[in-house]
Amino acid sequence: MQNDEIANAFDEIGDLLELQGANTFRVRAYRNAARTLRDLSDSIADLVADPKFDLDELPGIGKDLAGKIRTLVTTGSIPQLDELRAVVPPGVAEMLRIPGLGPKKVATLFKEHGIDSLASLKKAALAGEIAGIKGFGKKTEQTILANIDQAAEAAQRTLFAVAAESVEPVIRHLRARDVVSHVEAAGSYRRRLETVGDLDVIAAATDAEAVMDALAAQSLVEAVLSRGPTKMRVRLRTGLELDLRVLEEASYGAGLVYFTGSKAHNIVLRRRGQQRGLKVNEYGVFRGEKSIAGRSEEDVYAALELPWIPPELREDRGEFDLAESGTLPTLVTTDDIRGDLHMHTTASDGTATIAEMALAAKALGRKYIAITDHSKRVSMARGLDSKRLREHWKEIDRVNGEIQGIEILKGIECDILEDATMDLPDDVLAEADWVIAVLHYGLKQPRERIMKRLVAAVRHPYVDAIGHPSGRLIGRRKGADIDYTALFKAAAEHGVLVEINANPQRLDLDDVQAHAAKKHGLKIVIDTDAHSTEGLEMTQYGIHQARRAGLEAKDVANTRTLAQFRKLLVKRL
Ligand code: DGT
Ligand code: CA
Ligand code: CA
Repeated sequence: MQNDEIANAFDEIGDLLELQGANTFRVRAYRNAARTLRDLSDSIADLVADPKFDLDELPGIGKDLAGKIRTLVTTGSIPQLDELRAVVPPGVAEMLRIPGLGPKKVATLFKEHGIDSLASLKKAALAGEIAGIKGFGKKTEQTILANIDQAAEAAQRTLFAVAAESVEPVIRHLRARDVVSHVEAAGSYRRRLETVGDLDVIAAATDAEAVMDALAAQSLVEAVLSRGPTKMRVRLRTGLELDLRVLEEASYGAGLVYFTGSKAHNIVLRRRGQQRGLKVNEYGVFRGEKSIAGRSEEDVYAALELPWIPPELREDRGEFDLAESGTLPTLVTTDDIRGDLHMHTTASDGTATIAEMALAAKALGRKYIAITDHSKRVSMARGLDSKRLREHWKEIDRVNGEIQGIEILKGIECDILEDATMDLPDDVLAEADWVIAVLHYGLKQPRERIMKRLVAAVRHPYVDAIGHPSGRLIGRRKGADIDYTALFKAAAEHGVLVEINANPQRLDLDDVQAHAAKKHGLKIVIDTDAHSTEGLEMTQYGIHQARRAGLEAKDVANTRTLAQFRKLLVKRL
């Protein structure tokens, strides 16, 4: 059993308990446990099997939760979850994805009005029946209608990081078979989209039946949904569906191009073929009956007079012009990253100490980090006031003196309050090495007020960067209504960096906005926002967005040495 399946089970218990009106501490205990488990780099199943390891040594995992983890790993289910599922239909939990519909409201809709799915909710809202329910009103009904389609779509898509845990073991399993000469994940997964609908895997082999038999035997595969001579669709135990296509080696490159997509990119490739009297399909590039390319992706692009285009750029968003003019970017990679400037410790809501975070970052090859715990407004996360922050910074200096090989900057993730002032006084922020300003509260304010706050932060004398600008949580919460052009112009004028938050649920800025930021001449900082040592490994997800945005190493501030990085912080020079 994969860590993610286990984490999902605990998140689901949290959701279902919340819908039943359970005490918030109990709900939070399950959510925290889910986060700990999801962040863990060791396999939980292995830990359960290890007689020398006590699960309740993990942060946030007590005896009770440890017992449930063991039950889940050994029996495949948790009786409590099965009971909760029996009383709360899956569609009810999906309604929580709509902004403004908390567990109380959803429980009312379900228990008193029999609304048990996004579809039945939409029907009721369209019929004007929601506005009349006590505690709802016309405004709630409009919010529901404005967000329901997005919520329905989100319910069907899976976060990239979760999909990775499903597809990577399948790829490894197939790669190890002698009958398979090449195998790779294609589709949206290979293009590194933030969410994927289904998985697509392409294999090269002469014996397609043997490859399909091997997939059917993989332990993650729950059911074979359909099977033909060279293709097969299966459902994985994680709920994701996967398309496998087996091609001959001579067609492998063409198949990989075709099934990597995007559809929009493929359409342009086909048109380029037609202009040259060529036919392009998943088996190759053909002049008449004769195949002129198909073995490798490079062949296929070359036949269309193009250099190979990285999958992350294959969206028909300008990549063909760059390819034609020989100006495709050399996309930034995780190995380019030298610093990580956003992370939490036990001083606020992290699970590790300053030293533990620093040593873990050093082990990942980072040369510098900034510790950025929460400011006081985030009281739920034990945010720091001026006094505690100054003590924390003293401790950071002390640890920095003790640990060699990595520099630790004194930072703060400071809230931009609803009235556009900063959560900490200027004289305190002046003492920081690095200030990230963020919106946490009042995300639903109208655009003018959101922009007033963001621009005030950008103009502030000691704000170095804007962190997770929109505050979105993918598939769960829409971000603030931002005028990105105005934000980027102001940031460029005041020398403020903007973040790509690498947390796979945030990815904020997203690919499109990160591209726009680059166009405005901004430098981007890719940060993990880690709340644990394992969280420091999330950099890759931010890199995916950066690559989709066409960013090179020079566009990313924290690919620099610390000395060079500091030169970008113009307010502190
Ligand atoms: P997803 O699964 O919704 O996250 O997105 P994709 O891009 O993985 O889409 P999917 O799984 O429907 O198909 C995988 C790739 O196969 C897609 O990116 C391009 C290619 N493809 C599928 N259907 C068509 C089609 O009708 N025309 C063309 N040109 N390409 C297609
Ligand atoms: Ca797909
Ligand atoms: Ca597919």
